[in-house]
Amino acid sequence: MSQPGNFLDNYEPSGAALKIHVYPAPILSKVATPVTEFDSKLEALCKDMLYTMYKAPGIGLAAPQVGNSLRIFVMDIDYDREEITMADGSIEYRLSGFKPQIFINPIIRPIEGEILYEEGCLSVPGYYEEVKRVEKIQVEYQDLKGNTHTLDADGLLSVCIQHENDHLDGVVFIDRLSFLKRDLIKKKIMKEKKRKQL
Ligand code: QAP
Ligand code: CO
Repeated sequence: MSQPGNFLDNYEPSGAALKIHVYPAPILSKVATPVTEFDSKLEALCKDMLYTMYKAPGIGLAAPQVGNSLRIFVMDIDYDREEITMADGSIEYRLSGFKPQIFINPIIRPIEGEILYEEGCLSVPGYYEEVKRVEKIQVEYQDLKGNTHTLDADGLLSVCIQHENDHLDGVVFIDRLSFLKRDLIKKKIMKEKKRKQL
């Protein structure tokens, strides 16, 4: 899982905070392109994606969400997050126990079962809804060096991999809700967007 000889060993967040595109940004609906160059530019992008994810804080982030239509996502489903209320009442987080994972050109094979999980998304801030996914999956993916790995996943890891993989196919979790729920959320988002423009 960990890829020896790169920045993921003894990881501490560093890099640049990238701009997260928010629904209905067109890039979120595009099918992303496979990675073909396993170079230092790819490593820098993944590093910045992880930094952006932890800063949010979130548990998964796909390249299209930060404006790169490439088949990459980063994930960490169980780092520790201590909430700190500042003197002015704002909230900050002290993070530790990082276990960053990078998935490049992932291929998902459904294995079995169904799971309902309440999902959120950094590109749909403030909205959380239950989505039905396959419970057990197998994912084949490449690491930063281009080496191929296979991982069996269930529970939250499986849900998160499927959620992030959807982003690579131009699908956002609200696209998987009933049209009634999806339309309600879309309308609220558009209303909120207009309110902010005033
Ligand atoms: C995808 O999502 C996911 O609305 C990752 O205000 C989430 O990290 C897969 C976040 C849940 C499975 C289950 C969302 C942060 C983070 C928000 C995230 C927000 C702040 C979402
Ligand atoms: Co998402």
